[in-house]
Amino acid sequence: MANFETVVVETDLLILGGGMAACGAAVEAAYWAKQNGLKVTLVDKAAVDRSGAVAMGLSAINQYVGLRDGANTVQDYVNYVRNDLMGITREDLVANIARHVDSTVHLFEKWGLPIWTDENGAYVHEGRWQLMINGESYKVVVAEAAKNALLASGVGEIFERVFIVGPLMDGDRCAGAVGFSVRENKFYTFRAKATLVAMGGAVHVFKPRSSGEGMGRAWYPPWNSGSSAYFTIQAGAEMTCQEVRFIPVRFKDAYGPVGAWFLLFKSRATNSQGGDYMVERRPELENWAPYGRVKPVPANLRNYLGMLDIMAGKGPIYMRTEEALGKIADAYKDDEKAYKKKMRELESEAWEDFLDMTISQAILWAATNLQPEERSSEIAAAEPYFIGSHSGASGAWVSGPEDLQTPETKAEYFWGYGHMATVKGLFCAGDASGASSHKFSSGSHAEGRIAAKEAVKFILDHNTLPKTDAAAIEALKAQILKPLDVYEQHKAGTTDPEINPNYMKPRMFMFRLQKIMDEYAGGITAQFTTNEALLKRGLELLAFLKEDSENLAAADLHELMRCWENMHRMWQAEAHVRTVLFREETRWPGYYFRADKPKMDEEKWHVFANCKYDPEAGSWEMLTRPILHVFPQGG
Ligand code: SFD
Ligand code: AMP
Repeated sequence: MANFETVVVETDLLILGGGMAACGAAVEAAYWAKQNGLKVTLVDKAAVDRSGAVAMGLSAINQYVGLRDGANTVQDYVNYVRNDLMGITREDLVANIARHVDSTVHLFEKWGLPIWTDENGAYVHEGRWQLMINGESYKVVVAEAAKNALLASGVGEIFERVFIVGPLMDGDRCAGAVGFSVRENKFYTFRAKATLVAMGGAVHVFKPRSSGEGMGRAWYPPWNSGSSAYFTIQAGAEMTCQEVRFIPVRFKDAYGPVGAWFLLFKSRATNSQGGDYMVERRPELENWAPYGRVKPVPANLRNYLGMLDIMAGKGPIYMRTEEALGKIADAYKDDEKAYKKKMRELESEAWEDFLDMTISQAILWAATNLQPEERSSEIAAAEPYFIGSHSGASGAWVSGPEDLQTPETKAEYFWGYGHMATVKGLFCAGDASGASSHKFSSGSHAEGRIAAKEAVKFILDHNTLPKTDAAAIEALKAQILKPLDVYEQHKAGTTDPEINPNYMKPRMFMFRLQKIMDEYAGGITAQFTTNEALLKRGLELLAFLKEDSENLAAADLHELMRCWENMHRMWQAEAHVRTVLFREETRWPGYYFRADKPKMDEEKWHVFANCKYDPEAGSWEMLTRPILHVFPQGG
């Protein structure tokens, strides 16, 4: 076996990840740890300052309820999320995040994040729930607060560039995690009383639109590779909404987000013949009632109407940037100077929107001489992503807060500690926790804070370090480092290390996974359409892929990380295919279409489709859980 030092770290609370949820968890945990004499350890595969989805920054905070202004109620937000997810959502979780998210946003502002304000000092809204920010340093600001909280208070420690592979278990309790450094030959064993998973969502499980020279460009970050899902699945936690992948409509080829264009600039999107699919295809929405009738139209249905135009040969679809900016500036048309000034202001806002969060989109505009005030840009449905914090919902099935439960929901949604998975001592937040979409960057941070506080409660009630088995850890170490050994053993067998009959490099492995998912589970080339026969065949091919994963090879630590990223993706893929197969209806056209079950079945499938892997038996269990309302009018 490769020569690796084993480092053992013992702690009270282990926070996995260094993104929005993890930084929220760090701030909250540091406070409670200090009160109670506890230690907190945070582990990130990258550098917290620029890790995760917010690495490049963001130009908006997408969840702000505005409770202090009386703008909205928590229930308004719950209604919005429930409708957007076609009825499938945990109201208790969404409400818990919604009632705390504003305070997180106020903290961001206190820490130095510039939030746009108008002449009266009020926040500038992009839409009802979204605030505009100067967000190129968003992650740095949030990371600084987390680092200060952990390090300055002396309660914490941070490990950067340590890749977490999977859980350590003590029977039915999570006992910590194992991983390795991506810079030094070190294998890490983290032993903890409670573990908080916040390692983001999963990208590149499906074949992306950007392949070949464009490979690596994606809307969500390619370095979020399903580690949260793998961790919770392998710990034996019940998972939820694994079928709910998110397909965002984005500016084509560089994935610039559309929110600012639709909401702030009030742009239309039209097809090549000038038709507006949101108007022309409105009757289609009746087929998806009652959700098709709500405002705003659910994200998947907005996608779907555009896709119908594409499938009818009316593409490309264009974001009418020139029309939108022109319309806003029109109010100044009688004063040439004021008009020019307004146009310059709009132009810089348009560029800043991308320079703040998707720099590649601004580069593509520059490279193709595109001036948004003069010419439209193509938009398209991207590839599927697994992201429980945006408009998808996949993640672990977690306990809700006690005070929001009704007697009926309490039996189903509450088991002692908020945001704890069905495994003792295992907490989840952000993309890692399911059925509570639309938390975005701010809600993920808020959920991290909530989950950390609950985890501290758990630690105080279970104040012993779970047992770990030295032999089991050695076996895990050998399994995790095996790709390095496979490479060493066989590398001399061919002249090109990429091609070898005895092993597979992670890049090839990923392409194979993406091909299976694309063709059988409804990816871009299948126009997001699948059926039972395709899914079953996909599962067969995934089983072969899993067998072949034994032959993964890594030439160095970087490739070892790539191997495990792809293992993580593969498990996320399997949970997805099994759940799409299990839910015998089409509920989210625009995200996926089951051609053999082309309609929504409210009677049978107005439920959560959950799954659970038994690591001992190596088998999956599929189950449903009821949708119950915590707000009186529900439904
Ligand atoms: O415009 C391991 N998001 C948006 N949110 C907003 O509030 N406003 C926006 O404007 C948003 N938009 C947007 C967004 C994301 C992206 C990429 C773009 C645009 C281009 C969504 C939010 O960013 C998202 O909801 C949150 O960041 C989710 O938070 P969290 O904590 O669940 O995930 P993370 O921040 O990505 O952090 C993950 C961390 O885990 C680490 N990690 N560490 C150790 N071992 C492993 N194996 C690990 N695997 C991962 C990562 O390094 C990272 O620290 S818009 O499109 O809507
Ligand atoms: P996006 O840039 O697509 O990620 O969207 C940012 C935010 O705006 C999210 O909260 C979206 O749900 C919302 N959003 C985007 N487009 C629309 C639209 N056409 N109507 C309503 N909300 C939208």
